[in-house]
Amino acid sequence: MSAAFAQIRDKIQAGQPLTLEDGVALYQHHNLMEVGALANEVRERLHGDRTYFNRNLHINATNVCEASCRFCSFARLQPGDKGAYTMTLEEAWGRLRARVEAQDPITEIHIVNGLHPGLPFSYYTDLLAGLKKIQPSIHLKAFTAVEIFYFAKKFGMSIEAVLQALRAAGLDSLPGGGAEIFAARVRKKICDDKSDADQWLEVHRVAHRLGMRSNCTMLYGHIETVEERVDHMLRLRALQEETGGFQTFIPLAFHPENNALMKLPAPTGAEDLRTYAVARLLLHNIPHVKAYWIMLGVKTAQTALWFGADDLDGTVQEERIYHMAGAETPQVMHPTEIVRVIQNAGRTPVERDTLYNVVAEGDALSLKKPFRRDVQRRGLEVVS
Ligand code: V47
Repeated sequence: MSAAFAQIRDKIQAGQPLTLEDGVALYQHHNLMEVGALANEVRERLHGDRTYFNRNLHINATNVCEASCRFCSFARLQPGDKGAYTMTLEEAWGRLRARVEAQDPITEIHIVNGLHPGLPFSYYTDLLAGLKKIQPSIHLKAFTAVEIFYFAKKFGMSIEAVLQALRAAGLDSLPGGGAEIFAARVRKKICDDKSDADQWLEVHRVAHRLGMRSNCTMLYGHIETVEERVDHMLRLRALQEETGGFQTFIPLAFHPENNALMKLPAPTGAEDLRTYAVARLLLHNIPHVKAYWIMLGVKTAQTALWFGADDLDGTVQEERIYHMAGAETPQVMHPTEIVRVIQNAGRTPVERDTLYNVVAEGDALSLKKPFRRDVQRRGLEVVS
């Protein structure tokens, strides 16, 4: 074990925050398993074996987007472009209605859209209000900080006024997308026509001040350096020190298909696991680290549960952003399967709601109603 690593281990064991140099040293430390084991110590100190998931649905209501992020495979510039779509409100509401009618309940809808130049603000407020009308208990985690900032500029409102109006319509919390890498050098090259780091952080600051919770992300494995990754995480940690409003950090591995950066190789499994571990060690004040199975792949996500992650996200259903960028994961995972994946990794599954209140654990997790197609795939009998 190197002297630098031993020093970091001592700091972690004494509960001291790590520095930028420590973060870089963790990326450079040759023994991945040592970094992982240290992250696992922190993960188990915070959560034991508990591993969270929820029942959720993703709605990407439009992929029309004024911004041209070079890593994005989902966006289309104009409404008439090949593959461009915008859901009618009825279509978007219908997604939830179908779940309610199928008695396949969810607790959260995750909504992320393109920056559509032609939609009125009422499209977004009506979208939220209509969903709440169908299922008043649903938690709406909607619109990245980039979208909120865009609304403020486009509709001539303050960030606070946008958040208050969306909240009055049913918004409950913000997802963590749009953060990418905060370093100006990188943003200039991959996403120079949307909100910058300070604007992204300011939206979350205001949301936290209004009492809302949010998540945060980092898009890694493209043109950024290790120092820029660590700097990104430390900026999130500094805002968390100020507000305490972040719940979960989600490292997002770059997917290189069908976008302007497609010549770059995707990050390897070792890079993924190391990034999870470094995140858990640097972000001592953010309670959860999520291994988003759609993006990581189920097998790496399962392994990440031993490298600092304590959450797998949820059932998801019909994710588009990663599938258009080459993800080979299924578009939905039944809770029965999520529980199996977690238990098989030697962890304890806990169904949560968006705010990490426990929905079911232990015997209450017995899942009586698998999807019919899930059952057919396994050659089991349908139990009604
Ligand atoms: O902001 C886009 C990223 C994000 C690609 O808050 C890409 O619980 C990799 O933020 N390769 C959207 N990444 C997804 C997101 C998210 C996902 C799950 C849970 C939560 C949460 C948030 O996906 C975007 C961008 O950073 N992204 N294209 C790509 N080709």
